[in-house]
Amino acid sequence: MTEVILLKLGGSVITHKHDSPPRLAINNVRRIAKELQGVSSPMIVVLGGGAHGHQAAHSFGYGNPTTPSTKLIAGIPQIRRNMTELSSSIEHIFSQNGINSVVIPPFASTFLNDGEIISFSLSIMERTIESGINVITHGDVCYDLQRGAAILSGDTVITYLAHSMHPKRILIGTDVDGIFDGNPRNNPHAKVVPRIDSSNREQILSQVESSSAIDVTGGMLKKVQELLSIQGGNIESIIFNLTVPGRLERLINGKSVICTKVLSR
Ligand code: IP8
Repeated sequence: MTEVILLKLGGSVITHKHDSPPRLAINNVRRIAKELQGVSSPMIVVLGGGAHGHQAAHSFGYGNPTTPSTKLIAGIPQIRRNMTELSSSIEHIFSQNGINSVVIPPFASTFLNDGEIISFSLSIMERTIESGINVITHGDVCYDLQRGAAILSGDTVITYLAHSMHPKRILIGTDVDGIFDGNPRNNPHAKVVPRIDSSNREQILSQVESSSAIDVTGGMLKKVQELLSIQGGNIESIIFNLTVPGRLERLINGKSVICTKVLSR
């Protein structure tokens, strides 16, 4: 299997997360596509839900453990419609920039049980990569054996693919420089933690706050927990600021940028 780059495009970078109705952050997406133009390795690009996924999920009661399964299931078409719109807009912009890709949505081949993946089909993704076509996938709504339906976060997809596909690089693009040792919004002394591993993970996890915009999948804390849990051990993921032009391209080229490296246990 060809070695892939696994890249998460955070929902707060590719959409206007606080805008309703949801809106693509088109300038960011165009710039990201330009930064990816020179990439020679195959890519699996995983989109976060952003405004498209999280607002619809929130309005149907996802994220609230008391929501009945009938209401969750009633939300499937709207969430799917939004995620299809988001992913196909990105596929279109990639194609305008010479990046061939297809969208493979998790909904069509994934079952969850209490929010955890119990089946996820890799074969079409593998075949697509072997054919020389990049894959776009995303956080999605999926059937869930216990809850009726649940949100599969893009970070969980990244973790699952990191374990199964042995990627050569895992890049997690967000709207902040990395994981901070305090809240940078109210603590001017907060600094980016360059590396999270077994020596500091408990201390750092106790300081990480969840995201402020509507986010039914748990924000930054859940993200770090997911990355620390990638099975196989010693797998490095890089959390970086995708809103700053040039950082993605530098990382793709193996250059350093301000970021947090997370090493799985
Ligand atoms: O933004 C959530 O994915 P995430 C996907 O990566 C939906 O947590 C549909 C809300």
